[in-house]
This record gives sequence, C-alpha cells and structure tokens, in this order.
Amino acid sequence: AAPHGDPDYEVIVIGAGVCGIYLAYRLKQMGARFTVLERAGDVGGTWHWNRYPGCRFDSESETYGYSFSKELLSEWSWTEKFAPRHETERYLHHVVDKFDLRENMQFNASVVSTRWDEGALCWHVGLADGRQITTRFLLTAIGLLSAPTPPRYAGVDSFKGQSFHTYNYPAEGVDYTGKRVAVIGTGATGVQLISAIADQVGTLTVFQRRPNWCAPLNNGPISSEDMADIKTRYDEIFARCHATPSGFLHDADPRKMFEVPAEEREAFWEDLYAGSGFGIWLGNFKDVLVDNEANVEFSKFVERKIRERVKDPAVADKLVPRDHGFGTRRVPMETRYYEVYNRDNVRLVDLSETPIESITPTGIRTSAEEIPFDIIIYATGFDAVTGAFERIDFAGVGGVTLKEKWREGPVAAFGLAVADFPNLLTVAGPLSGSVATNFPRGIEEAVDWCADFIAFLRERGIDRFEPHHQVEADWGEHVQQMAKKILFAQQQSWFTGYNSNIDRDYEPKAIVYAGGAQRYRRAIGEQTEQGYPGFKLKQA
Ligand code: NA7
Repeated sequence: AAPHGDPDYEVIVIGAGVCGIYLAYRLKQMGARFTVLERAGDVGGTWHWNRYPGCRFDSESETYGYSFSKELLSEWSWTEKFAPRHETERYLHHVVDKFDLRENMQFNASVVSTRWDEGALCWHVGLADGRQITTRFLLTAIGLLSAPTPPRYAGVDSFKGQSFHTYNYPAEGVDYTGKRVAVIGTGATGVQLISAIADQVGTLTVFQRRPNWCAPLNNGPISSEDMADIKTRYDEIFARCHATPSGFLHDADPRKMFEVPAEEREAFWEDLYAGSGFGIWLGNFKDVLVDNEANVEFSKFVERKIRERVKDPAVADKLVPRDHGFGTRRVPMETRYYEVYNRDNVRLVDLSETPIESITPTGIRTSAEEIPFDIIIYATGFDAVTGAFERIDFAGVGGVTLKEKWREGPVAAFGLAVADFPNLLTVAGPLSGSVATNFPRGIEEAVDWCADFIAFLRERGIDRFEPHHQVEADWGEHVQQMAKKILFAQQQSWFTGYNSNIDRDYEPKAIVYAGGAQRYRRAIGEQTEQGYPGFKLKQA
C-alpha cells in the first residue's frame, strides 16, 4: 500500500472465533471495507483447536448462540443441554455460511507483527507468509485461552511416544486402545478429558498438582419438544442472561448462608448439586463466594460429596483441595469425574508428594519412580488473556511495544483500547468485562460497542482515536478495586495471570474485570452516550 494513500482496508480483524465471526457480521452490515485474518485453516477459534474428547462448554446451550438474528435462533437446534465441541464448531460454520462471511475471511493467515504508522494513520500488519497489509483500524479477536503453555520439565522434547497439549489435539484423533496414557493437569480441560477417555485407554495415570473443586455438569439430551419450547422463549432467556452479573442464567440467591437454618441450607445445596451447570457456583447463597466462613461451610458440603463418590479414602484425600475454597478458582464441571478414580485402570499421582523431575524418552520420572507411557497429554493450561497478544509483535506510537507496556500487567481503557496504540480495539482483551462472563453474551455486547464506535468514526471522518492515558490508568485501578471484593481474585489462577509455565514480571493480579456485566455495560455505555469522552478523536 502507498504510505500516504488509503490503507488496504478500513478494518482488519484478527481471529475468526466466536468474537471475530460476529465482528465480521457487523462490519459487513455497515458496508465497511474489511478482512478477517485467521491463523487456522478454518473458523471456530477455541472450538476449532480444542479437539480433545469430552470438550464442551459449561454454558446452557440455549444461552451460547448468538442472539442477533431471530432467523438463526429459530432454525438452529442444539442437541444437548451443554453442547459438545463439534456441535459448537458446526454451529459457527453454519453462521459463517448463512451470512456469507467467508468471502471476508483469510485462513492460514497468521499475524506476526503490527506497526502503527503515525504519518499515514494506519497499521501495517505483517503475516507469517511475508505479506504486509495496511488498515486504518485494527481489531483483535484473538481469544483469551489461545496461547497454550506446555510444562517446562526437562526432557519434554525427548519423549518418543505421542505427546501433545490439549489445545493442539491431533485433528485425526487418537487411538487409545490398550495404551498407557498420562494426563498432566486437572483444570477444567483435564477433568473433561480424563472422564471421557478413562474407559477407552489401557491404563490412565493422572498427574495432579493442585486439586480443584469440581461439580456435576448434569448434562443430557435436549429433546425436539424441549428445543421447540426453547425457541419460543429466547427473548426471556436472553433477558435473564442480561440481568445477571455473569451473563449466565444463574444468579446468586439473595439470602446469606448463615441466615438459613442448617437443614434448609443442606436441602438447597443438595438441589444445587443435583441441578445442572454453573448453578452450584453462581446460584449459591450470596455470601459463599465473598465471605470466607460461608465459603468454608459450603466447601465442607462438597468435600462430603467427593468422599461419598470416591471409594478409596486415601485417594479421596488427595482429590479434596486444601489451599482454596470452593468456587474461588474456576470450577471444572464434570461428568462422573470422581468415579473415574474407582476404576482399576486409573491411578492418581499426587505431585505435591512426588513431583515430576523429568520427561524421559519412554515416560515420566517423578521423585519416586519412572513410569512408562505410550501417550502423554498436557492439560496444563494457557498463558491467559495476554498470551495471544504477546505472540504478535505490536508496536505503537514511537515504536513502543505492547509487551513492554504490559510488562507489569496489562492496562487498557475499559479493556478495549490502549493508550499509545491508536486505532486498535482489543475486543476480547485483558481487563475487559466481556471475557469474564458467559462468553458469547459478553462478546456480543463488546462487539456491538466496537462496531458502533467504528460506525461513529466512519460517519464523522475521524481517522485517529486513542484513549486518554488517565482514563486507561483509572480503569486499571477500578479493575483491581473490584477484584478485591471477591475471594476469586486472591487465588493463583488464570484469572489473576498466574501460570507456573511462564515467567511473569508481576505478582498475580486481576487480568479480567470482576465488577460484573451490569457495571461494565454502564461504563462502556456512558462512552457511547457521551460521544466517547475517554478518547482523543482526530479528524483528518
Ligand atoms: P487451567 O485451569 O489453567 O488448569 C491447568 C492445570 O494444569 C492445573 O491443574 C494446573 O495445576 C496444571 N498444571 C499446569 N502446569 C503444570 C505443570 N508444569 N505440572 C503439573 N501440573 C501443571 O487450564 P485448563 O485448560 O484446564 O482450563 C482453562 C480454561 O479453559 C478453563 O477455565 C475454562 O474456562 C476453559 P495448578 O492448579 O497450577 O497447580
């Protein structure tokens, strides 16, 4: 592109997952000149990559689809209460085809660098294949759990059998028959995977560092009658999600735990345990996630459940978390997970007792023994939220890099825009409220906000925007203040940027917004209503 002519595009979107697809829809509707650059060979993002058995979302299916098209809602039928990965991938393909979004998408187009050009007021976007493309506005939809982090044990590359991170699950599938399989990691991913393969493998050895509090998903089929009924209730369903802080159907019970007589409390908890999805986490008494004493009481209830389900008391001991209370980290939703440990072919290795020393060519060596394996699966999590940004070399005003700017933790005004990085919207980025909720619900609002902003800029011929430094700093402060109110923010987890497999220059702190969807909606809505006072806007 000519340095002073029009850039190649008005808008470039990076990523064609749940977020990028809806961005494409909105940009197409407004007639923008845009392209979506996707590093994978097809659309889907998370649902394209995570092909491991058992992978599914924990959102009620009817709350996971896009809400923007009544026609789409009426023609799509979910088959399970919590749809499996492949169904969600199929759904996203359907959306892209239905709205002809593919013509605006490029696949195997991996962005490696972006450089702001102050003279031409555009971004130069560099691709792995050497191409350089320019755009006035740059929108990232690169996912929050898209930079997998395998462990750094010695010998990881020496293993002669099959090994992979769950995110990079072999597209052709894996034959587990008769195989000796190791799974390292017991987060939401590990828990899904372990339950799904335990009866397919020869033997399964689970390497657990810190146990999590898991709770039953209670999945099941959606009958055609139920789906027909759901279709008549979509307005009500989305209104309900809109009214909760998390964008899910579940909202905290207005009662405090200690106000409720013990027997009634117990019955309520039994109902939650038998109920489905995140109800047990987000629909509990209102003090369970904020008051330590209440949290301890509920944790005892879940501990009893674990002990009832696991036959060997010594194994149950290892599965009960000691370092944190229920729900203060992400609750893995499970389907007969605890029963897996009653199987003869399954063994739990507690890494707090016998840590892994190395991966060898034939297996895993702990401080106690060497165990041979055919397959090692790393369910060891992600460099969450900022990891995807670090993979791309972003250079803003005067060549300042995003990596340098975020060295002590990410900052971004409303989690959407970064000072010194003009004309960039970090749509599913750090400190954003939309990524801490039922993802499609939060993301639809963020995309709508961004699309409305782009429309505003186009209408007025504004070709440069940048958030005020002070607004960005204030938002960063506000995010940390909100996080202090909940127990969640005090735990080491991906919500606080913690990951043992990478080096960080900062102590764990909130990297997503914990103030709830309503508060977030108000904050970004005010910007729209008041003509974007948080931003410097420049007309050519
Ligand atoms: P998580 O939730 O970050 O879990 C990663 C798991 O892997 C967790 O149990 C970790 O133990 C364990 N881990 C990580 N590194 C190691 C090493 N080096 N050795 C042993 N064990 C390790 O990632 P998930 O993929 O399960 O879930 C991510 C999100 O995806 C989830 O929240 C859902 O929203 C979807 P630790 O607890 O750190 O001791």
